[in-house]
Amino acid sequence: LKRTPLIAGNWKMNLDHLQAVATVQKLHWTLKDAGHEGDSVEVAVFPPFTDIRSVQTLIDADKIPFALGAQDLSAHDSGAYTGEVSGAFLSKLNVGYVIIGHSERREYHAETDELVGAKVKAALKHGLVPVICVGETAEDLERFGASAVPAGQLETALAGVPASADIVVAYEPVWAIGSGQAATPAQAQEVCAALRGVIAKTLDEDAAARTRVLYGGSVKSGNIASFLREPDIDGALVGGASLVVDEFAAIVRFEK
Ligand code: G2H
Repeated sequence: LKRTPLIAGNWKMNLDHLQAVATVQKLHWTLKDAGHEGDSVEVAVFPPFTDIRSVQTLIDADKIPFALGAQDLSAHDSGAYTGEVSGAFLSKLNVGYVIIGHSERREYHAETDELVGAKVKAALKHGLVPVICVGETAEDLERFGASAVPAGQLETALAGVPASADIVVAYEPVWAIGSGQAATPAQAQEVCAALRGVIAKTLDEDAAARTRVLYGGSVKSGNIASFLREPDIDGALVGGASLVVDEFAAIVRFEK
């Protein structure tokens, strides 16, 4: 079974809506000028909420072959939840993906594995593909090894999810995020294979075979190919390097 690689740019809290439109336009033209064919790799951008409407309008008008994602969503559908954004609103804007449980949300917004699980169900309910982020801290790594914590996080996040669900999993070791210190491809492969095992156990074998498992944490054009050579790594969640158009385009064109 062939899984189409997914290169996902998580912009975090960077680029206002004007910069977002300029960035997406420039990325599109950079890839086009390089002769990049859109069908071998799926490209997705995850701008801040305030940019989504503008980016969606641009993608639509210029037929730009990028998927659009959000960086979070509410576990609730609507109601008195000041400051939150419903998955229903995102899907009305043709958002396809939503990052859930990024380590920055777990750390700065006290998101638990249970809340991550509730958000995964909310995403699926509204037709969004959740990009479920898991990963261990440096301390977890020392105490429990690499796979135990991310595998436990994923197991909780997938509880009650139907086997037919369309999901993406992103393994992001917390110690590798924004540090410039990426995991080695072999380390990342070991954990991604373990996460695929969790999908097989909690969903089923078919789900494990078709679900894309991404690596994230200091991915750049110089290391992307080495990760994607690993059998269980199907793409990358890219933070810092996704803000620099030429660098992100080079990551998308990893095969060249
Ligand atoms: C991990 C990653 C993107 P960076 O957070 O989700 O960021 O590539 O900057 O390490």
